Amino acid sequence: MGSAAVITSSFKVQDNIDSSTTNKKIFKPIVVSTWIHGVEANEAAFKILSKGGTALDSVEAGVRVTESDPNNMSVGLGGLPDREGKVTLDACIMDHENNCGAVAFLQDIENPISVARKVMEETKHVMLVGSGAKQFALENGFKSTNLLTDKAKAAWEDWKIKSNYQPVINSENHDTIGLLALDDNGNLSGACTTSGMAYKLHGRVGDSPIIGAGLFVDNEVGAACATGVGEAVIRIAGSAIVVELMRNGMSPNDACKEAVNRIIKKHKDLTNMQVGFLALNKNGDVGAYSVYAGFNYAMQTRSQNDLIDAKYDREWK
Ligand code: SD4
Repeated sequence: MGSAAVITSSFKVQDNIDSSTTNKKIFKPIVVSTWIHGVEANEAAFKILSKGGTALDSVEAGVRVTESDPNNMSVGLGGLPDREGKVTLDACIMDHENNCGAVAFLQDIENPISVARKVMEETKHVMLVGSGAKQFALENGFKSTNLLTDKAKAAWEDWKIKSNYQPVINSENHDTIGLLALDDNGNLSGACTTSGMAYKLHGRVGDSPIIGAGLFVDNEVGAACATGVGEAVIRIAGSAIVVELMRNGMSPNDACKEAVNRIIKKHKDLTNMQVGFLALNKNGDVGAYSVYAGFNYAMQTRSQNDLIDAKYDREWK
């Protein structure tokens, strides 16, 4: 894990300022991603951005690091399984031309984000699920891998004894990675990938592979991604809403806050209803907001590599 300073204040990125086409300064390249694992993912993504690579290549490379990390128990290899003990993965990717690809309820494939990219680039479809997604992956050269590590299996066995088969909904188990990038050409892309809510019902799909819920990119405006209880994010079309709010003039921070407010307004019971949004606009401005305290995001530019606490609506009781 790379080292990152933890800061809580708002700030501006100062490097590679491009004001050639508008009067507004554009801060690029920049990559942002959810949670502490985003620091390492950003480093891989930024390697590509700093050499003039595309946002699309960078978002894929970034989240692949998290997917392949067996110690990360919420994404890809090593992810906590569903209540039947199966690791099932959701992922999506979107580029600056509104191309998008997704896989959901995919098993045994270590890097679902790359399968999602293949769906986007090699098919006329946006989303493949379950055994169809796996078949497509195998046909395209991906290897079948057992993703259930000993550590995740032990956690699942422990949960079976204690849990009464309730899925675990708490902050520790919401650790999906959503990663957004703005490249030197001013193009945005995003990626989102997860093993989903721990011990969920077999077959459950969250927001993370759903374009407009877990992720949305509109190159005219900005990009947004979500983390937390996927059902709540889907109910308000979360990431699409954040982008629309930015289109209507809100800052990334205010847009994320308004989406959180909408979740709060639409749910009578907010017990454990943690959701966080992260947004990046065309100018390289970043914002994030969550229902409860504890959400953070990583941000990397040529001069910064930080882990930043998001603003939030309320403390955990
Ligand atoms: C899901 N949104 O499957 C994902 C989980 C998550 O941070 O984001 N955790 O509902």
